Amino acid sequence: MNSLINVKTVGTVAEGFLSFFESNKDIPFEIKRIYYTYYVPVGTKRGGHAHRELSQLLWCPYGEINVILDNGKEKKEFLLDSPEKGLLVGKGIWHDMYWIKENSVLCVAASDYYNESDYIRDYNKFLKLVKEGYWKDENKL
Ligand code: T46
Repeated sequence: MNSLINVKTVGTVAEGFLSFFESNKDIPFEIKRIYYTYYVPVGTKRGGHAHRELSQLLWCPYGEINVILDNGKEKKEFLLDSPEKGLLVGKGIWHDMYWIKENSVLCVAASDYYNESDYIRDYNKFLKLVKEGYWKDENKL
């Protein structure tokens, strides 16, 4: 979790490319929901939350999006600038996404249905949970 993966890709420069991943094979969870974010103005920051239990794969089929992951102890930065890059984000990771290039699209495959009570949107509350060991050491970066 919390690392970049190379999304399996087939194709040629002449005919174009096709990338794919499968639940429980290429990513370590069952996919229950897909969503995507688009028409986001360059310079916008989204995210600003962590999930209690959700695991996700983020990928950017077009454009450039910078993602900062933070487990309350350290931070890491990942640039999604290729349709072949996927970023696995597990539970207990505060994430911020920055739109770098016009018309960038962020796609997400998630391990569960939408549930607002899974979100922690207050950074101090997040840090408190980290200190209390809410995720034990399951949110390593
Ligand atoms: C995440 C990052 C990567 C729904 O009603 N259903 C959904 O499936 C989703 C994802 C969102 N919403 C609602 C909840 C909010 O009222 O859409 C609104 C915008 O959501 P939010 O401000 O959380 O959007 P982002 O772009 O900051 O975060 C999203 C996901 O919500 C989040 O889980 O990890 O993308």
